[in-house]
Amino acid sequence: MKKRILIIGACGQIGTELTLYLREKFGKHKVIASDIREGDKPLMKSGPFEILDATNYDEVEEVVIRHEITDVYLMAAMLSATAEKFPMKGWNLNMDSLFNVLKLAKEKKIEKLFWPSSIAVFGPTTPKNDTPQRTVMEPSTVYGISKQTGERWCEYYFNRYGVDVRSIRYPGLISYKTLPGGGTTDYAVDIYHKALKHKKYICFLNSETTLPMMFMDDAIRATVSIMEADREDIKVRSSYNLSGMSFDPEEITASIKKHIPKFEISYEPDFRQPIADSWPQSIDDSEARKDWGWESKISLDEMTEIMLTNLKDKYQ
Ligand code: AKB
Repeated sequence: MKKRILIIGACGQIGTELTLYLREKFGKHKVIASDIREGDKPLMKSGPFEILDATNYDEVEEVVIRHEITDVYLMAAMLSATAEKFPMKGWNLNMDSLFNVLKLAKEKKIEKLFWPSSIAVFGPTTPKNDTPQRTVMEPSTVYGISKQTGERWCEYYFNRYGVDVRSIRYPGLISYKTLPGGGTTDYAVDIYHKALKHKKYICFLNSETTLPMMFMDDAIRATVSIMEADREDIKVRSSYNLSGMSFDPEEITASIKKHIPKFEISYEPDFRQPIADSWPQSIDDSEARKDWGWESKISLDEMTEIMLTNLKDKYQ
């Protein structure tokens, strides 16, 4: 098999775990990790790494040609909260990096491309519960606008040039291996760290903010299975809805209290509250289930147990 994979943004929250997973699956020399700076030790020691600026076409092309890359996973992005602080930086990073890899695919320098979208493509006028695959999309954040625009371009490049681009709309992602950076759903990772360290957490969203979330193992499984699915099975070339679980801060607190009864949460909502309020509470992912056999496996309580067990080991 001639497959050779490049992960752009390999040192981030998803990129780190995706790189390790793909190296395990296909062999470490078949998976090239890259990012604008070096990542943590386990990632750096696990196989080949290139310093790469995703917004620089020449750099990306050079690495793709030199390593004879067939599949690219573009995981570099500025997330919702940070992009509200640096709108043009967020827009430029999210769009330029996508156009670079779409161009490589259009020119047949790579065969297949994964690009992550997000529940942020939806906005305040979208139906909040069981949000359908196709519905009103009026995102109110820079990040959401960049993801919605990116989806339109992905579909356009597929229809116009036959580019094999595949995408999913990630919900908030939770893992113990790597910290997220600059998202609105990040509280759901931080809460586990603070529960173990201080038995207290001050939440930047209010108690009733229900959001779609997913444990990282499920997200990595989804990412690799859409990329490994047969080309004809991928019917949606913008991006697929994907659902794991939905909870609000009270519900995750109740789940943590089963292990740490003294844990307490308090609330100080900040600028991220209106972002969260503009997003869906739950997602209908029936098209992903039907087209490429997606199924989520990990529930809130299972995730809590995995998070607390692994983080406890880390802190000890
Ligand atoms: C964020 O909060 O910005 C991300 C996302 C939902 O895409 N985690």
